[in-house]
Order: sequence, then C-alpha cells, then structure tokens
Amino acid sequence: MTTLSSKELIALEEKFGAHNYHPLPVVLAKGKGVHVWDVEGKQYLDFLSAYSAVNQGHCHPRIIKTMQEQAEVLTLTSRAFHNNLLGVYAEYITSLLGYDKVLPMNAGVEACETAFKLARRWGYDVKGIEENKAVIIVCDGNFWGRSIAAVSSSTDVSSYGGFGPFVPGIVKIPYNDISALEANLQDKNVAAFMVEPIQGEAGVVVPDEDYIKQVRALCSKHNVLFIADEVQTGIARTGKMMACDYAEVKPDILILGKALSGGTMPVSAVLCRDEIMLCIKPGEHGSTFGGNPLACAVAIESLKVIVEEKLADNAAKMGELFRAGLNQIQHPIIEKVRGKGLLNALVIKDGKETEHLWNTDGEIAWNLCLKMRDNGLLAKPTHGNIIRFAPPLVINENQIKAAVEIIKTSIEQITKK
Ligand code: IF1
Repeated sequence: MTTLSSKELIALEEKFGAHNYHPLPVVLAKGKGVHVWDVEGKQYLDFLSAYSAVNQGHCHPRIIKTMQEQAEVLTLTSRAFHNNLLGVYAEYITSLLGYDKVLPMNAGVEACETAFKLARRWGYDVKGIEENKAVIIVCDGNFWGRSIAAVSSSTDVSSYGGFGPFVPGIVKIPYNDISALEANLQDKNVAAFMVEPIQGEAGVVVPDEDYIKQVRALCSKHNVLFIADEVQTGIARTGKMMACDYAEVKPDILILGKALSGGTMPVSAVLCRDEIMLCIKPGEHGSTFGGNPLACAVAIESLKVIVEEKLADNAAKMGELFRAGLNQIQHPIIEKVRGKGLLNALVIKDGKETEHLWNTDGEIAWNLCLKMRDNGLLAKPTHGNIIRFAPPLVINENQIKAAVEIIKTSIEQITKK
C-alpha cells in the first residue's frame, strides 16, 4: 500500500486526475462503521456517508463477507445468459418493497434514465400519448445525476451550464407546489412526474407534510406515473424504509441506488408493476453490469442488514436527538436546522448580517467544515451556506452527542466571542 502523505496524494490527484470535484482537503484511507481514518491515521466521524451510500456503516462485516465469498465464485456473466442470483434477488427486493418487478442497473443516474424510458414507453403504449410527444415533469432544484437527460432536467446552472443542447419533453415546476403540479397535469401528453420526497442536493429541502400524499392523488387522478427518486432518501435514511412511507403512499416507479450496496459497489434498481415494466421488451434496455451476481448477492445482504438491524428506527431516533442537539446550540450564525431521520442540514446565516461575527475569511460554511474536520467530523456544504449532515444509520447516542459537541465547538472557534 502507498506510504505517501495526504499532501503528496492530493498533488497526484491534482496532476493526473480530472478536476471535476473540489473535495474537502482530507485523504481517507480506512472506514469502519461511523468512522473513517485519513492517511496519517486521524479518526473522523463520517457525517456524509458518501451522500447516503454508506447507510449500513463503512465496511459492514456481513456485506463485506458476502462480497468476498461471491467475488471468489462468479462476479459477472452479462445478461446474455442467466445467473443463479438475479432471480433470487429480484424475488427478495420486489416482495420486500411490494412491486411486481425490478430492473437492475448500476449508478443512480442509470436507474433514473431507466425510469424516464419506462415512463415514456408506458406513455405511448398504455396511456396513448402521440409518439415523441411525451412530457415528464420534474421540480426546480432536483438532482438526479450527471447524464445529459439529468442535466437537461436541472435548474442549477453548475449542473447544466455548457452541456446543451438539452433533452426535450421535460417540464420544470416549483418543488412543494401542488397547484403548479395540478396546472401542468392538464396536459394530456404528461407521462410522469419525477420527484425526490426530500430534495437532497438542493439542501435537504423537506416539503409540506401532505405534499407527497397530494402528489400521489393528483397523479392517479390524471393517469400520470408518480416516479419517486429515492436514491438518496431511500433505504432507511429518513427514518422509514422509504421517505414516501411517511405519506403512506406507493409511487408507480421507485428508484433506488447508493445504499442498495452498502457503499461497496454501484448497484441501483427501478421497481414498478408489470403494466409499466413489461412495456420494455427484450433487447430494448440494459447494461453490461446490470444484475450481475456480485451486485445481487451484495444487495440482498445490504437490505437484510437494514431490516434486521432496524436501521430505519435508529435513524428516526438518532435524527431527533441530532436536531435537538443542534437546536440547543443557539448561535447567531445558525439560521435553521432541518431534515428527517438522519438526512439533516444546518442552514448558516451567511453574508452581510453575520460577517462581523466571523473570524475567518471566505465562505463561512466551507470554513466551518474545515474546522469540523480539524475537530474530527467530516461534512460538506451543499449549496453555499447549507451544510448537509448524514452519518451512517448505525450511529449511536454517544456518537451523536459527540458530533453535536464538535459542531458547537467548531462554530465557536470560527466566530468571535
Ligand atoms: C456527485 C449531489 C447528492 C441523487 C439523487 C440520483 C442520483 C443522486 C436524489 C444519481 C446522486 C450524488 C452524486 C454525487 C454526489 C451526490 C449528490 F451532491 F451530487 F447532488 F447526494 F446530493 N438521484 N447524488 O442524490 O446517482 O449516478 O451518482 O449514483 O455527482 O458528486 P449516481
């Protein structure tokens, strides 16, 4: 293994790697549970969980053991042939989540693209929309990946800028705005409405309590597919198995990714009923690695860990504790704390009204993340002044309390007494 220092490793990445990220200056080399360690051996509480991909905790022993055992037997056959695990996985996940069928993919964006294609095809073959006229409605502030269709759906110029021309047939409406949705559902060419139950990248934007329930009712009323992008909010992150469970509704198409593999490898999935799924015929969609036996074995174990360790309940309990702890900090630079389960965000009052309080220059949220790093906790701002806090769902009460203490101390250290 390399013995290079963090500094030397960052320099290598800088010189030979694409500059498509601006990471926090820390170089991680080990992970276990809620902790990660940098190259120099310093320990941190991981409060990002690779954007909710490590819900089960870093290197969960059961998932790693399953991965090691399967990796020695069979990793990939392609879908040109059957493999002995895809059927077992498909039965497990569809009965666990209550859908007829699953279409296995790899990255979250691929699953979202798959949902788009299923919705369009259903629009033409079942709803009877005129060919090439299908419309899919998305929300301002959405994030579903980096593909051309994903950035065509985006309202964030840092996502779509300079990547045109864009995919047609995508209509954008304000998030958490039922009347805007109802107005746009009058268009008979609408095949689907794709929405995150809580917008992650937008800064953990939690909609009104009844938003998702009303989305479900309106989509049913207008014969439009309700697609829930639960790539980030799903798999127990928000305190229930799916964030849509708070509304006690089922989307027509459910999209999963990230923690579906416990953060070991890219595994994503699209689940829906036969009427939708069977619109795509053999040879009309797929991917080299989709449904590979290694991914199937890992995904089954990753879901079993979530269920058997009751990680949704833990996320709900620890999330309450975390938000209560942050709300007790009472500091003038804190605007608000928001979230559900263990998907939370701290909104910083940045700009003129608090500048006099800072004893650092530049972005207060970024500097706060640097200071939290020094104090042993890793998190990163989403947009400017919003810091997302999303630890692995295996976190315990003492670790939550330790995290709140680090956040409190770090705020005090970058602001004047
Ligand atoms: C990056 C953001 C989060 C997602 C939702 C689909 C996808 C994502 C709701 C696509 C992916 C990742 C992408 C990753 C960072 C992270 C992210 F900051 F980019 F926006 F979580 F908020 N739907 N989100 O959140 O899944 O193809 O990445 O597997 O691009 O840096 P993917």
